[in-house]
Parts: sequence; structure tokens; C-alpha cells
Amino acid sequence: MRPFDEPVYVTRPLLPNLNEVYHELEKVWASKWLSNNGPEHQLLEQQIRQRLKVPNVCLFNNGTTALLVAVNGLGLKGEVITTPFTFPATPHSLFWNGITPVFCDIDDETMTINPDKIERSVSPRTTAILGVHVFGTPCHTGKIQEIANRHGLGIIYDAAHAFDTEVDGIGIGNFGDASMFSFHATKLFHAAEGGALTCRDADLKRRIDLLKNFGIKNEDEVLVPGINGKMNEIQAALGLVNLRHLGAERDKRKRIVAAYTKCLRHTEGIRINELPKNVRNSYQYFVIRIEEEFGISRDEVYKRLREYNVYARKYFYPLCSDYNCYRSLPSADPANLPVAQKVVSEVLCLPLYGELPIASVERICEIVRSLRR
Ligand code: T4K
Repeated sequence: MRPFDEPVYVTRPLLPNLNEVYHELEKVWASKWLSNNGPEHQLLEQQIRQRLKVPNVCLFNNGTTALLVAVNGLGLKGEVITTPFTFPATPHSLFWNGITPVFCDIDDETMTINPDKIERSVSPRTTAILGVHVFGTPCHTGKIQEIANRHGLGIIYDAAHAFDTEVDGIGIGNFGDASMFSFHATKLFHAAEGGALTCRDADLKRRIDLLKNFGIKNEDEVLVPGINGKMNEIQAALGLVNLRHLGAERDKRKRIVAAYTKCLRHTEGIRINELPKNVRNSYQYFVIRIEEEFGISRDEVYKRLREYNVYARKYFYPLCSDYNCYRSLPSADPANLPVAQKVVSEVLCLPLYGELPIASVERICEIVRSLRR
């Protein structure tokens, strides 16, 4: 088989027609208002609230700042129980708030934090659980809520991958105390950079809005030590345009995921984690797991695909618990995280974005299948 002529990346951003972006930017220029809760920001916040079916949204300049502010806004301290199978931003948001991340193993099916293993990590210093809806697969929110209620803990969800995810028609941002969404260029919905927090509590929204604007209440009062987490008008304008095209992007991605699933479902040694029927897919990633029966390792598949100009990604290798900055924590001991250790050696994200032709998807599948030994 011939390699692709051009590199095929794990993703490509949705790029709307420039004229449409230009038209939206003209409004920003006319307003002479470039940041600090301008009209585009307000409109996007309202539209995201409707789209995600949540009562409150706070927009941010990126998802990481949003997470930092959520942790701070909920007044968390001491220890927070989290997953090691995630992007560095998740545990780093705790570290930057002076909190010790306590790593808990994941569930083999959902790859999210395993609720049956959370309680053994609860200590007198624990203040919250930080779950990640990894690859858009919802955490076990019901069980996590029960544990949090039993021990008086807060819950934050890192929903960076879960824009548009719903469970039984309920927007994923309604679970826990606060949820963070990322609007980075690599996300289904993006504003080049950006993010949001959602929460049910209107008082928490007010606190978050204060924290993301340096803690400024008015010209005479600064109430809390806040940060600059504000989304600017140019980001918001791009977000508003992208939101109009999201339905079409989702439809294309849905077809791509169906094509991958059809081509790879019956290949021995390849496991595809399909979502339960009651979950609306975010179509953020297409993830396969290379198991022993495939005959060659995930790392080998990853390397061989590059020879064909296909840039799949080993998200989220290495585990956060294996980073230098966290590996000395008692909870980072690999013996404490056997499922995460296994999953992180199997997972491979294949290219997924609206503009990827179905013929390319079929060719990638053919290449993958040809690697089996
Ligand atoms: N929590 C979780 C669970 C997350 O996954 C993330 C971010 C966060 C928190 C933090 O949210 P933010 O603060 O970022 O809003 C990328 C993204 O930078 C990162 O946002 C994302 N997760 C992560 C999963 O993916 P990298 O290091 O893999 O990005 P990079 O530059 O290698 O890009 C991947 C591929 O995408 C490239 O090979 C080509 C393509 N690409 C990328 C960009 C930026 C483009 O075609 N155009 C582009 O503009 O982290």
C-alpha cells in the first residue's frame, strides 16, 4: 500500500468560510470593544448555554484557566482524587492551587475514574473528586455523586472532550458542581483557544465571573485574588461562526466514525469502546485499543502508521502519574493503577475531522488491518 501524499493528522480544525468570519469581525471593529464581556462574548455565552442545555456558563480564554478557576472557586484544598489517564492540564490545575492530586485507577470499559476504587483513596484531607469524561465518554456520574454526598466532597468534571455530550437528553455540563469545556483548535467546537465552565448554582457563576476578572467588583473594589481568564471578542466571534457550522461538522464526523467502526469492528485484537445508546456522542475522538491478539503492539502500530504518513496519537501516554513531577506520590505507584497502566499502552486515536474523506478512512483501516500478525 502507498503512503498518503500529504500527512493525515489526528485532527484538523473546523475552518469556516473566511468571509463569514470577516463579517462577524466587522461587528467587533464597529463596536471598538475587544475584550471584557463585550457583545460577542455575551451572545456566545447565551448560545453555549442553550446548546449545552445548562443553566449557567462562564466563558474563558482557555480550558486550563477555567479548570484552575473552578478548583479555586469551589474553595478546594488538601487532596483531590482524580484520574491519571488524562491531559496534563487536569492534575496541574490541582497543583497550581496547592492541592495534592491523588490518582485513582480507571474503569476498563469507559476509561474514566473507577467509582468502585474511589473510596479507598478518601482521607481526612480529601475535598473533592475531579473526573474526566475522557474522549467524550461520560464518567459514572451517579455513583460519583453518591460517594461525594457520603463524604461531603465537591465534584468537578473535566469535560474538555465532551462538548455536545448528553446522557438521557441531559447536557453533560449539569453533573457535579462545575464542568470545564475546552474550545481549543483541536476540539469539535473551537474558538482557536477558549473554554467554559458550566454550573447549576447561580452564586457559583457569580464567584467564577469575579475570579476570572482579577476579582474586580467595580472601580473601587477588588474582592478576591482573581486571575485574567477572560475570553476576548475575536475568540468569541470565531466561536459564534463555528457554532453555526457545528451541526454539519458533527454529521460528517458521525459518518466517519461509522465507517471506521464498520471497517475495524471485526478485526481480531482491535477493541472499539462504543457508547451506550443513551449517550449522545461528542465525536471528538475515534479511539481504538490494540490488544495482545493483534500480534504487534500499539507503539509498533503507531510507528508503522507514520511510515504511511498517518499521524495517529497515543493520547494520553504517558499517564500523569508517571510524570516526573507526580511519580513520587504514593497514589502514583503503578501497582495502584493496573487498569490505567494497561489502557495507556493500548489506546490509539485515529484521524477524525469533518474534512477527512471516507476513502481516506477506508485506506487507514486497510493499513491498520494489514499490520496484524
Ligand atoms: N483537559 C483535557 C482532558 C484536555 O484534553 C485538554 C486539552 C485540557 C484539559 C486543556 O484545555 P485547553 O487549555 O487546551 O483548552 C492538544 C490540545 O492543545 C489540547 O487542547 C488538548 N487537550 C489535547 C488533547 O490536544 P497536543 O499537544 O496534542 O496538540 P498538537 O499541537 O500536537 O495538535 C494535535 C494535532 O492537531 C496536530 O498534529 C495537527 C492538528 N492541529 C493542531 C492545531 C493546534 C491542526 O491541524 N491545527 C492546529 O491549529 O494538545
